[in-house]
Amino acid sequence: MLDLNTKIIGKKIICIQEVDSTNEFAKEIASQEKEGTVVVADIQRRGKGRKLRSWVSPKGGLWMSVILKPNLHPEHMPKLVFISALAVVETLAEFGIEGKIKWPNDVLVNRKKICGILSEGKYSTDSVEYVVLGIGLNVNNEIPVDLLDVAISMKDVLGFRIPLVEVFRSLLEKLDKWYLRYLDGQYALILEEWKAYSAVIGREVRIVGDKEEIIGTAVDVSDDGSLIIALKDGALKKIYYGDVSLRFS
Ligand code: BT5
Repeated sequence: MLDLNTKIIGKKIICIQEVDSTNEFAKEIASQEKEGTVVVADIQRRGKGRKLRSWVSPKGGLWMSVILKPNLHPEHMPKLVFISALAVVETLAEFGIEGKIKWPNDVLVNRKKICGILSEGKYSTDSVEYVVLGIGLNVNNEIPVDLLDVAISMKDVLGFRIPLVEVFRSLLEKLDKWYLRYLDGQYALILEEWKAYSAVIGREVRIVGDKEEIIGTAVDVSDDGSLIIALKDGALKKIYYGDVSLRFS
C-alpha cells in the first residue's frame, strides 16, 4: 500500500502492467471517475507525445495520468502543465537532481529531456468536464540509443537505480500541493515558481510552430500559458504552440 499524504490526487490509483497509453485509458474512464484518480502503468505500448509523436515507455519509468475536474473556466487549463512541471522539478530535487523547465511541457536535466507532460481534456467554451494530465518521467528505464543525445533518466544522472514507488509517491504529493494552490487561484505564485525553474526565460530561443519559425528572446510566460518572445525589432509576441530550442547552447 502506498502511504500517501494527499487531499485530492491519488485517492484512487489504478495500476496496470501494460497499456497502450495511460492518457487514452484515463480519458475512457474520466467521466465516471472522481477527480484525483491516477492511472499508472509499468509499460505503455503506444505512449503518446504531442501531435501523434510517440513517447518511449519501457519498464522502469513512471508513466502516469491524473484525472482532474477543476471547477474553473477553461482559460486556466494551460497552468495545469505548469504545476505538473513544478511538481516534477520538486520531485527531482528530493532525489538530489536539478531539473529545469522548458516551455511548454518538458523537464530537462543537463539539457536533456527527463520528463514530458501531455495535457488533454474535454471542455466547452465556459466549463471543464475533465482534464487528463499525463506525465512521463524516465526513472530507471533504459533510454533507446536513438534518443541518447536528447533524453536522460534519473538512474543515468545518479548512477544508481531508485525505488520507482518512492518517486511516484513524491510526485503525487507535490502534484497535490500545487493543485490545491491552483484551485485556490494562486496563479501569480505558480508563474513565479515556474519562471524560477525555467530553462528558457532570458534566453535566445528558436521556436518551430505549425506555420512559422520564430527567433527571439524569451522574456516571460503569461497567465494564459503562452511564452512571450521579444523579437529583434523589440516587438513582443505571444507564442501558444511550438517546439523551443535554446540558441547558442
Ligand atoms: C511530450 O511530447 O513530451 C509528452 C510526453 C507525455 C508522455 C506521458 S507518459 C504518460 C501519458 N500517457 C501517454 O501516452 N503520454 C503521457 P512531445 O513534446 O511531443 O515530445 C515527444 C518527443 O520526445 C519524441 O518525439 C521524442 O523525440 C522524445 N521522447 C520520446 N520518448 C522519450 C522519453 N522516454 N524520454 C525523453 N524523450 C522522449
